[in-house]
Amino acid sequence: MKLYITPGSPYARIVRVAILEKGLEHRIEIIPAQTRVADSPYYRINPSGRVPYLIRDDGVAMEESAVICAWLDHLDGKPVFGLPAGDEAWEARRLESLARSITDGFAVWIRELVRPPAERSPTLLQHEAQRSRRMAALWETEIEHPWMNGALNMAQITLACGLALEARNPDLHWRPDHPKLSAWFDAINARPSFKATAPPSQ
Ligand SMILES: N[C@@H](CCC(=O)N[C@@H](CS)C(=O)NCC(=O)O)C(=O)O
Repeated sequence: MKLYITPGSPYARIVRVAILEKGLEHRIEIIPAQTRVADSPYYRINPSGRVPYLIRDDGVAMEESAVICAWLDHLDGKPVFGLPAGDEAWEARRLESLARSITDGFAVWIRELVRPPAERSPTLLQHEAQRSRRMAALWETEIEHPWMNGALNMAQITLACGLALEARNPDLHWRPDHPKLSAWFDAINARPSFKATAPPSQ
């Protein structure tokens, strides 16, 4: 199988972490794609131009980190990233959505910062900076939830890949006043799967 990625994409990293945690690295070739440029050859492979993008052995291709992870998780018939039973499933889905929400905001912010300075929107930059502060404060509370502290799951992987974007945005400071979130991130970030997929600073 082939997984198209960019080294800095938090969404591609979610899948790369899941691949390592599942021990699937020998079955999947990781291929850097050129995104966000005119006429990239990658657009002939994936018309949306987005990563992550998995091309399965049967030739069928898939987008969306959560969908790709779920599919890969079931590949060996022993899924480990599934939802818990009963009402707990709603808690798991709620927390994964909140993790995706903070990650989406951080990603939009970085996307704006990599544009030429004259094309950047001060309004958008301010909006994302303020959103990041609200979301970090929310997560300082939610991080104590049992689902964020048990066996590794999609909510944890998604949140950690989002928080790691601090390395790519010098204006993103989610740690001050958030010691619990900071300690949680440092612990998960020490896992070999996270160390092996750390985003570049540029
Ligand atoms: N919801 C998607 C988001 C994917 C996404 O936005 N990927 C970005 C990289 S962080 C991308 O490929 N951007 C290139 C583009 O928009 O042309 C997922 O979870 O996989």
